[in-house]
Amino acid sequence: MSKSDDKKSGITRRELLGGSAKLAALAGAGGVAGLTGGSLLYPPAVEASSGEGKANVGPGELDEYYGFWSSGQAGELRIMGVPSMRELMRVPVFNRCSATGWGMTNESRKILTEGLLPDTRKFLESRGGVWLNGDLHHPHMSFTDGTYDGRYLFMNDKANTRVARVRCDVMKCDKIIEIPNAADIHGLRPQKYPRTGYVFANGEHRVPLPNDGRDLDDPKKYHAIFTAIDGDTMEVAWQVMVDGNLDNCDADYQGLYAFSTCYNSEEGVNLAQMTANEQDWVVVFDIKAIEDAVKKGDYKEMKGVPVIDGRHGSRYTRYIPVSNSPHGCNTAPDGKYVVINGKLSPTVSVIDVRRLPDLFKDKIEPRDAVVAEPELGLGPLHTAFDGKGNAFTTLFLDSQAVKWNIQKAVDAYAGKKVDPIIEKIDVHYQPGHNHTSMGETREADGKWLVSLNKFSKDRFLNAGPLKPENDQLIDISGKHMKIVHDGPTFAEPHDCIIVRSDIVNPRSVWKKDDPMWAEARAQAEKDGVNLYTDSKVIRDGNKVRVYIWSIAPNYSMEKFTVKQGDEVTIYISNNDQIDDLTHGFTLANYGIAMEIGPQATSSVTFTADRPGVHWFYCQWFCHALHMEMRGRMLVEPT
Ligand code: K7E
Ligand code: CUA
Repeated sequence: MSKSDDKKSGITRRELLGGSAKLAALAGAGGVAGLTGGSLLYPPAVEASSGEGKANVGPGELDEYYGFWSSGQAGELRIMGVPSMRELMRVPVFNRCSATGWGMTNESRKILTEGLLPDTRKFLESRGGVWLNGDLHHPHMSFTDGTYDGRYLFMNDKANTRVARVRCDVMKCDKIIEIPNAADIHGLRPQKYPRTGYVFANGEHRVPLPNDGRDLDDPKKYHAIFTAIDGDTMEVAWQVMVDGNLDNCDADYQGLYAFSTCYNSEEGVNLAQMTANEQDWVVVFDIKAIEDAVKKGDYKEMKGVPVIDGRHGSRYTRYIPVSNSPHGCNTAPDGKYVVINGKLSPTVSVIDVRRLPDLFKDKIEPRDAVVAEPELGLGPLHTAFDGKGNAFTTLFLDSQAVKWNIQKAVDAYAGKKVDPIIEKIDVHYQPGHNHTSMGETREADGKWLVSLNKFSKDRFLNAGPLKPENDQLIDISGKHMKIVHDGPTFAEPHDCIIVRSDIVNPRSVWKKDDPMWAEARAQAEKDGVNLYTDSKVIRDGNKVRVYIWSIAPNYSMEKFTVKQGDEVTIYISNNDQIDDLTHGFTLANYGIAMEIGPQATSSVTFTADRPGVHWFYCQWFCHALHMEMRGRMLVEPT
């Protein structure tokens, strides 16, 4: 924080830090109700408690917003309640999950493998068939007409170049695809208008195409690829080869353009090379022109996908120079501005989308699309909006959130004597992404801001050398920003979205004809088995299919017998129709566990190569006699 900023707020960074620390202590004491006379002596804490009161969602009370949080290298999606910041659910996506059997069940393995490219599938053959890790940075909901529509959530895997979709009706992942030609998907955003439509995904790292060893240490032959995925079919619609690399992206509110930041226009392969230039750029993609190119055949087909040449000089792209190494890319809810966050530069660059038609007609220079470039502080990474013309930018190096006015920034750039900065507050510490309630939609409501801070250091009881991150909730509805909650989170919530709860309406009980277990249903039909009423063991050579259903606290079969070496498939159907009555199936010492939701079917296939008595039991607490919900698999030795 500069001296002038200190003067502006009338308070030093140190004092501000102290005040917030007291607030944290307050929250730990159970909020307002937990206040003792002693705590009331601190004026900052008392002032803060009014904001905290709004954030306090009592036992049994429901949150106003769903938060969808990424988990970075943990590979899962997390569902939070906002403003309580309670973690509501974890949805396994790129990770494997011991509780639900994600990565073990046939249903999940189908989703984890069907979208793999042939060479990856081959690579994984001797490695268990599925990836064990993922790096999920950016979860975003599908849009209709510029706002969330509650259909799907889309997310990237930077580690293994994948994009996944989660169905919002059951909050389960139903599609994962590996993106061909690209390397390591980072930035991801859905098309906002007229609907999603496309899901845009940035291949961050540059690699040779094809990347099969014929070219190695020759970076001139490396390329980065921008991908448009059809969000309905989860198939790649088209790709664009660009100059430089690709970091974050966003779409406009008109359905015409997409934007990606590039932090390596130098096309270097080490840090010194990547940061050599004064400027990098934003690539703008002309969606209609690209669609025309695909129709007309102006592309090269690579791995079954049309790849358009969008390098310098292309009709389909424009390169807008901005300061070295920009990072976040955020479209404002007014539909006019896109904020490009400087990272290494203390500025953000504001692009006016209304100037883009002229840019593509070459009537203006690329830099003419930039209409503001306010200096906000050190390390601007991401920006969120309140829908009232203000923006909130994270300052990674300053450990601050800065609130600024977009119009004032535009005016200042045009030469007027106005200061766009409204307020700065300290966050704890080193924020990456931030997000406002409904902030990436045209319905941004200006109530809450979440700052996703990479470090928590002294904010929580020390849990060892590995510290949680710290997600702070900030009330932005009043004149001043107010931190009202610290939320420790495990690795690593890069990004989140905050969605009004009326938009999201998941089911409580599965539908029996859900596509999730369509294959199990088809096999049962072939076997003449009703999944929910028949208990049967069907032998088919050395293949054995075991059909079991359950009603708390019983499996329909107390034992079944197979021979050592049999390939056994077990189908369990949960016949309970009650809210919150999930069963499990854990087969002891076979490394098998699965979740079976009410009215759902789950299945698992394995080789019964360990003879003996193996108990299976329900691992999901379902009944007073849950412990007794078990049975035996008897494996006869050969
Ligand atoms: Cu961490 Cu969105 Cu991957 Cu910025 S990204 S911080
Ligand atoms: Cu069924 Cu526990």
